[in-house]
Amino acid sequence: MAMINLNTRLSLLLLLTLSLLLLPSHCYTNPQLQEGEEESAEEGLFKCFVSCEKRRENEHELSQCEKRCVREYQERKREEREERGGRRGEETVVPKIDEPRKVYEQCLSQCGKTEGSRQQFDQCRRICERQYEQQQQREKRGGGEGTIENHHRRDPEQQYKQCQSRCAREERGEQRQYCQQKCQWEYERQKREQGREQGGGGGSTNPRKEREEEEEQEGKNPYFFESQRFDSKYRTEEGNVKVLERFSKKSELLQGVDNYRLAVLEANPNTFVLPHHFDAESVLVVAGGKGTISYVWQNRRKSYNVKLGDVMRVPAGSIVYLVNRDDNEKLYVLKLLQPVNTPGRFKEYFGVGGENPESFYRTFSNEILEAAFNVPSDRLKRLFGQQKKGVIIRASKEQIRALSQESEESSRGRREESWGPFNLLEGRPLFSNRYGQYFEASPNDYQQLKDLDVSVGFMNINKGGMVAPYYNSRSTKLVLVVGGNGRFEMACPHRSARSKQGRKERQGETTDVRYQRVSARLSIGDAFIVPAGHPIAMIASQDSNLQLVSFGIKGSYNQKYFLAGQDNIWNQVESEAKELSFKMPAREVEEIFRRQEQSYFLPGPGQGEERGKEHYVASILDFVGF
Ligand SMILES: [Cu+2]
Repeated sequence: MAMINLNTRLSLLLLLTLSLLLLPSHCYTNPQLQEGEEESAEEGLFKCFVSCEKRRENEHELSQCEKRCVREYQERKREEREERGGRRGEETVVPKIDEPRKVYEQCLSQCGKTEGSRQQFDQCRRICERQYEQQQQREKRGGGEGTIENHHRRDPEQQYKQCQSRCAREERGEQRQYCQQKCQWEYERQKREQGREQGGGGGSTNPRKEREEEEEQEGKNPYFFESQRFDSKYRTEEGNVKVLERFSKKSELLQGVDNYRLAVLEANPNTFVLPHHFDAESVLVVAGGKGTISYVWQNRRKSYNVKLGDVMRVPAGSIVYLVNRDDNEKLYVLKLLQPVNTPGRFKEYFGVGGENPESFYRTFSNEILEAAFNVPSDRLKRLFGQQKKGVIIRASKEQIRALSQESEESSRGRREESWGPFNLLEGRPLFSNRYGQYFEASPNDYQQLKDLDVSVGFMNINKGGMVAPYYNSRSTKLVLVVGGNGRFEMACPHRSARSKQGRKERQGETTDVRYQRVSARLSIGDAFIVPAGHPIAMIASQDSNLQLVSFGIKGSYNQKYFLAGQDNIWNQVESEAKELSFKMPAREVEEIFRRQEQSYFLPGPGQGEERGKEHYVASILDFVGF
């Protein structure tokens, strides 16, 4: 299972967003930088970010602080530009936003004119898209950069090497480190872009439309969250905890799940996560590595050795702490949190600790503490003043052995009274064939999930495959991509109601039922929401298995209703009803609905070679007119 590698992706992506703001970086040739200048705007921005990080009280303040940095940076850039313009007597060129767009469209129409196969056309389109992106970036950078850099733009390895040697040549000390860091960010960004280009399965036949869809996914798709939307709550040298922004912040269509939050913990090998409690109920899923999770609930400590696929319930208010007991692998734990105080908001409480994480004991006055512990306050001051290394810290082998020694293993857990962890992947899959598998733990079967009414699912779609369009009867799924690349398409009546029907109503037309396709490319670390009732299809890329972990809200008695494939919901409907509905002879309707021989998981678009042989023959026969 490739449920790994949330690591660099997740940790770098937050920084990545920042690094995008940093273009033009002085790591790349920056003509605006004068020799002997004290501090460039970029350095200023970096220092500003660092100081925000140090001063941070909470997510909100951090983002405010960072916004301030960006404003200052922009201000300075403007000054620099003006100064330069004045000095050289040049007009400052303000790029027009729609310029690259025009070029892109021209390029596309050129592709259309060239004769060739679909593949060649797709290739041509990709070149246009690349140019489009480059041009946009060039414009962002204020234009006028050397072409060599752009020439090598699509060879990330080479560019990374060049960038590194530029840093070594031109920078010293801390600045060199920062420069190298930026090379790394840029490299990661490019790799990611390449992944996106290659991923995503077969394309639509209308490239411009596809482009628009991608724009849609960046901006307006209310159900999709790129991995950058996870905010780093804690970051230490040994790992981090990231929390996805509140759902209602993104769209009011997500209000129904606003009291749930998604989080991801990532811990280095041989580390310890300090004991804490949440004002939230939580369900944990281990997405990689080997850990020991302990919690104290109702005055009893329970410790479990956990591995990939283990699901564990931690009741609100339990003291919980973790160990990554592996020597090499990182530990990844996905969390669904349901706050119990304020809807959609939760906090962590650290009792043990010191300065960082700050122990809440320190908040109490000395006299209270002295009385409570019956210990003089100077000793207490020492106790609560030592820990400074943060929430996730290194532990020795002996300590780890001691912490994991007396732990239980996860069980099958089915219908047991036990609240211990169970393994999702050791049970029988709910649906399975050679194109994919789906495992689910439902609150109907697992005591631990009952009161939260949450189900946990794991879906693997083999490369080139797809899951047949389906919908969930009553459960809304919060989905995390834990492996591979791919995409989804979903039909949403709500989006359409806004954009199209609103206009129609104004024009005095009747309002019909209309849907809008919401789609997004998926890669590791991304999250998306599948509301109940919404038909959705998910497609793995050609070169990687798409792996998804989902938390199902209102999980009990949920049904997945498949809309295509042998086992589909229309089999249950009389042919007369179909005849009436489609206004087509029943025989023809049935023939179409029965054509797909697979159920649940199917060969994806453009998978001719990988289809069942009969299928391939059938399509050739179709082609020659049988
Ligand atoms: Cu909708």
